[in-house]
Amino acid sequence: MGKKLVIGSSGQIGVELIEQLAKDFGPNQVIAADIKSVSEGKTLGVEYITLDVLDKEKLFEIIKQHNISEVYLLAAMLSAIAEKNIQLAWDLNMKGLFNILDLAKEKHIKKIFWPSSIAVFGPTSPKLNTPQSTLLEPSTVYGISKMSGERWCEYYFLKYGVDVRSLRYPGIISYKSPPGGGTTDYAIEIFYAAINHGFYDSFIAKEVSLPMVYMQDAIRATMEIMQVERKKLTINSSYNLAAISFNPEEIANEIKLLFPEFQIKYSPDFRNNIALSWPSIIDDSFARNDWGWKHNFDLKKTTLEMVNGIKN
Ligand code: AKB
Repeated sequence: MGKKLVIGSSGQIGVELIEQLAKDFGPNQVIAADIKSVSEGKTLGVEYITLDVLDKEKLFEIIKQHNISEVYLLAAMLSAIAEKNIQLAWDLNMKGLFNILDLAKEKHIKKIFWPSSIAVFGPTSPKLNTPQSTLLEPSTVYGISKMSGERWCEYYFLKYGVDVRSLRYPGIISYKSPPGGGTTDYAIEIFYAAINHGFYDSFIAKEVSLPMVYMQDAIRATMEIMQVERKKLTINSSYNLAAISFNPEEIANEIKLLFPEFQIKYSPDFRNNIALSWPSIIDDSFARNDWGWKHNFDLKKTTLEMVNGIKN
């Protein structure tokens, strides 16, 4: 068994995924790669390198040099920021994926994790209990790239036997590393604002509900899907993954239980339109049935973890 390469290692998910991989497999089994060189927040014993996932030659060199067998491709441009950098978002989100899929097709890598997102859904998808298979007409560049990526993952699996596994992440809530330009980022910002200023101006309207998951659950889901026997997986594109759903008013009320003085105001911007195009509640029964997915963190537990984590 070779080593594990995490691409996008200094991003919100990367930082915590590396910690978990290092804990489970040993730090010397993990290579952390990012386009930026990392100076802080490193996991002890893990080797950090700089890498642009669009540079296929360097990618190949690293895979050979470090005897990599598994790649976690987390480098991507998220929904809000992608709307402002359409071409770059498409190139990064698609070409990065193709580089990794092709290396697996050529048998240089054994297994891939590639995250998709609830952004694959669009205004014509059912909003409540959104099924695994339904109309996918995303209206954002990010959503279009994730939907296309899912099709390519399935294609490479069926046509070339590439073992690529994927989850449609909801908004991920965490405090160790900041999120990078998504629509669901409000659900993280709100905690920092409550603790530091007692006030938050939300760019999402108060009644707009979105699916979310606490980071610890998201990491566990990622570890689980990567370790399950391939034959148990009945979805070859990407699994719906759900945990909790709430709107800004509901999370603000939960925060007020800890900070009674906390005030919230609503100034919806273009990100609210993105949120309105996404589902409110996802049906993830395929993940629950196929590999036993179960979330542990409800809104209350998530709120407590966030507040304690940020304060510490
Ligand atoms: C975003 O808001 O863009 C991401 C996502 C839901 O994929 N957090």
